[in-house]
Amino acid sequence: MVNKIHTLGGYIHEYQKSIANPEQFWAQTAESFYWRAKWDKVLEWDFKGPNVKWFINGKLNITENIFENQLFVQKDVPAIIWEPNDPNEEGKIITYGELFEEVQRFANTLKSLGVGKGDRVAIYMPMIPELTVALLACARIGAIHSVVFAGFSATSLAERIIDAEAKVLLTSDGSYRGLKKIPIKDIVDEALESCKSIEHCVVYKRTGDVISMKEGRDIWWHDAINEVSTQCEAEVMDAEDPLFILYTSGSTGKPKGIVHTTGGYMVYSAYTFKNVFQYSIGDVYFCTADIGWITGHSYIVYGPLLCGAQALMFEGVPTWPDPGRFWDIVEKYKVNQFYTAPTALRSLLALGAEHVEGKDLSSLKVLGTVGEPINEEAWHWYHDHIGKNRCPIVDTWWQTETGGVMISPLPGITPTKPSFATLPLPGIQPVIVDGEGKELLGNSVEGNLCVKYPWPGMLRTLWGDHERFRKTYFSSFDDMYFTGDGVKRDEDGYYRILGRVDDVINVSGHRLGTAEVENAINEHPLVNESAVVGYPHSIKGQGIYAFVVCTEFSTGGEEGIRTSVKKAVAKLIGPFARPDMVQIVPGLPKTRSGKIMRRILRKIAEGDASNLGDTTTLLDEDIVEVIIKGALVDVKR
Ligand code: 7RM
Repeated sequence: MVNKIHTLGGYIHEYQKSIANPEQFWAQTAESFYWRAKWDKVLEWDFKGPNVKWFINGKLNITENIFENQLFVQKDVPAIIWEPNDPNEEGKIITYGELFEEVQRFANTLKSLGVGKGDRVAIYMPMIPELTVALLACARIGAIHSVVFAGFSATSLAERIIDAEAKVLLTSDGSYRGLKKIPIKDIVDEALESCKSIEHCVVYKRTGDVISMKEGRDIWWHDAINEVSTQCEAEVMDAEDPLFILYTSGSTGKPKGIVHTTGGYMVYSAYTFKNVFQYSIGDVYFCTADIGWITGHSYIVYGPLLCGAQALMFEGVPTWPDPGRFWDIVEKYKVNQFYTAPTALRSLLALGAEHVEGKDLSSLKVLGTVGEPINEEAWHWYHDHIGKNRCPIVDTWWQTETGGVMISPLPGITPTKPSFATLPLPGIQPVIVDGEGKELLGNSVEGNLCVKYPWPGMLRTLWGDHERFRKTYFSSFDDMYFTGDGVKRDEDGYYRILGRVDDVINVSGHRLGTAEVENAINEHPLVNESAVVGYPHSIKGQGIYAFVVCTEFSTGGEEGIRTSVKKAVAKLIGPFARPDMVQIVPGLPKTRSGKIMRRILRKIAEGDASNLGDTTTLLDEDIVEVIIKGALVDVKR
């Protein structure tokens, strides 16, 4: 069993130990897992390569650590508590024993479709228990899963399938989101037109809607699992074999395939889960994220299940049938740990505290947030109205790339401060550097957040592009991993994340590249060029503001173009990427060398055009005046 910290003194002691001798610290943590063969070296690293390897020559299977290694205590204990979209539909409770059977059955199904170790399996599914089964079945046989969030468009799905050269796609006929039904399989059919690598598509029947099944390619999930046995030996994996790919946005238009490996990710997701949530056996833990994002991978599937936890999985949305949905679920299942995104809290806060009143939230012990900075108002609302001033809040900072939480309070242990992620977890060595890469020592400093020593959960490469991996994370500053975030360390040494310093925006906790949105806008036949920036938004954290230069105006004029540009982005990337503001402009502010001066556009979008800073390098200063005159104001700013 993974070691759990209990006191502030214990944390300080662990932290110091972990820094003095990181290899010994992580080796001790890794000892509590089941390895088919022990590693012969703990760590090999070089951030110049870059090259990072943990638990070298260690052999294991992550699902053996979830199931076989725990079954003697866990067989009849719930693993997944599934709450459907519609509160009138009956949920499901799946024990570790049952989940193990389903995982083995589906692992054999994948094998029967020709999937083997190292093959990529794309997964595009709603939040149903079979999604968890799908991930673990891949892990069982050593196939690499690549989950694509089911809110992505056909184009985005296809792009990810093609990049990973996935052999099989797992999906469903449709999905439920509040009152909406989403035609998942129609989106898949459109995507697969351009995906030559896909040999089979397995379709889980969720809505029962009429869909088309392509002869020879598509198979129903319930038919596919019929013929196979429920026993499947775990494939023995090397610690450094890839476990999964998860695509995330960067500052160019092309998403990056983040690669996580088996041994290090296992140790890190389990260790951080147990400590950050102070999970005790018997607790019910509820994370509202979608498994399509890293938070769901690490803190619905792997971390909790590796710790024998009861993980609640929710198919629906926070506001349907009413904005009390989360709190009804907390009451119904007596949830002990609750983990969500600030954007969800802000939207619920805006809908009024009456939706919390009368709900029994007394089971709650720990509250968590993730994905974006939490503002003080939302923090206090969470603390007062949900935690009733009894529950510590863990503001957990981390990234798809880090695999697990990096900076966070330990609940009930680390004294918290609203909007601060507080202190690094054991084993994590954050540093703050200025623009020149000089480390800023001591307290009360602000700069770029880097990490100067590897940790087991870190990404190892970008799928198919090790050079981009080097450039993105290791070339800005010498011998350090650069996170892309700005940060402040206050007078107490506490970390406060300030947000991205690159061209990545965070919209309702969804990470998006401004270049990605621009590429989508530029596909519009009437658009010449565009520039996209984020601006502060009271609910979403950041809103999307697009400055668009058109070739001509069609019927419907400016308003028509604005609407069709928004539609085009929703269609090309996904509904969550729809721009909030589209301003048609005659030109963009560019330097003499043709670079768009985003700083100026950001200021205008923020409504702070009075102080634009130095504009002397602009090719055409007059354009700025015109843009300011036509600037749009979001009431939610
Ligand atoms: C887990 C996740 C990563 C980016 C990251 C930050 C921002 C995440 C916090 C936060 C302030 C936090 N992965 N971020 N957590 N900002 N406080 N507690 O979100 O890859 O999708 O996004 O999210 O900018 O770089 S992610």
